[in-house]
Amino acid sequence: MKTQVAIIGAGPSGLLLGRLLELQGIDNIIIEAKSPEYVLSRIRAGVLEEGMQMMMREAQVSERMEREGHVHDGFALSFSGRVERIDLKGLTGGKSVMVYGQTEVTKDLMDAREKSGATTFYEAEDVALHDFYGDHPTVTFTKNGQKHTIACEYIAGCDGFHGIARKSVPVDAIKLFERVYPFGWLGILSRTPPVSHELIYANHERGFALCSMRSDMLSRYYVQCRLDEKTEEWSDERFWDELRARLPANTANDLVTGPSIEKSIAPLRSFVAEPMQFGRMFLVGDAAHIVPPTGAKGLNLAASDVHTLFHILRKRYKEGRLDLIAKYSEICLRRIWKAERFSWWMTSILHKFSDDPFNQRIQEAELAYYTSSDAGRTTIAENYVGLPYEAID
Ligand code: RFL
Ligand code: PHB
Repeated sequence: MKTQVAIIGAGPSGLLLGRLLELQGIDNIIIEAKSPEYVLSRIRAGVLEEGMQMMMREAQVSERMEREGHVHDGFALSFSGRVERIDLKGLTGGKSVMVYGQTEVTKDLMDAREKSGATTFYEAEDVALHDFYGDHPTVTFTKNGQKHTIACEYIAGCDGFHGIARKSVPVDAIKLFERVYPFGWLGILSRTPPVSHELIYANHERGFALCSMRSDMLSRYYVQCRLDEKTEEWSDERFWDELRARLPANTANDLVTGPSIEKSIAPLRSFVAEPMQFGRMFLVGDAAHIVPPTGAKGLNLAASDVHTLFHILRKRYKEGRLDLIAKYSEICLRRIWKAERFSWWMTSILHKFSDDPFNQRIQEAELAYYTSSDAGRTTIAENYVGLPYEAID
């Protein structure tokens, strides 16, 4: 088999890149380790920046997002028993975010790919990348016991944090930066109306909490938990009690509870791999970087990598511009490190790191300071809606 771009992974990065390339007539094959059902069962991100929305439009898969997504012009920070709204729209000259689940983004992209007939191999085993430092890279894998080889011109490693692409690079060619946080997020999904029409991020002496949503009748809530805890230790009742305890009294009173339809624990991590290009292989999205979810940046950063790589490959194929290939890492990393910083900062001011009451007071003072100053609120808002994409020229 032969293609122009072999894409490893059918998460949002791989599917979005594949779709954009396909619309430009650039041939690509996606190789994914799991089944489509498994990929769609992972409940993850919920907040899309305008850049990501624009990419969905460019990929001609935005119809359902425009209909079912909810535009959010602000969100709330709760601390010291009070609530401060960050007016995203007012503070950024009209920008907002959209609440539309990653599951839906993935489904829309999968449906479009299926309709177009572009090739995707799901449930591929033993995926391996070869010869990407030379001019003739290949990807091999096994499916239903049969070995396949794809000869390609470029490889996009869109296979997430645990994928094979980053691990295929010689250790001395890559530098890894990492911070692992000493806590996780316990998340539940429930068929209940959201407690607030905007997201609430809560700092509390018992630990962080987040009220989010997927639709008018589907809520997503998180509480900070210990890393050694198991979901079985968290009955729905215990979860709701803990969430209530961490919210301001009015909000806690309004909370509508119900049975959870999904419950999972996610560890929190900051991680960056440098560089992100190795000969004819590129790392994209979670394969190259992880942010703690506190800034709602993971999926959006994946989208900005896709934007950069897509335009570089488009110019490579349509205009013969070979010079841009070597610029991929530096363009992506400039934006990535800023999002890493914001996500780390949001995590540091909102979570409980120790029992030391001094830390709690410092966090409360920092939140009070930022939310009381125009400059402070603006810096939160402009990072939350997403920093601009760099033009590729
Ligand atoms: P993904 O989604 O992990 O997809 C990678 C795909 O590659 C496949 N794969 C392989 N395929 C072939 N061969 C191999 N050897 C392979 N190994 C793996 C996997 O099966 C998978 O299908 O990476 P991608 O596409 O880069 O997308 C990244 C996003 O999924 C991630 O950044 C976000 O979900 C992060 N995130 C959030 N991001 C936001 O922008 N806003 C949010 O509100 C937000 N909330 C969150 C989040 C992530 C969370 N968790 C669970 C980590 C909330 C949570 C709780
Ligand atoms: C979510 O709805 O899953 C969500 C929203 C905002 C975040 C993280 C997760 O910062």
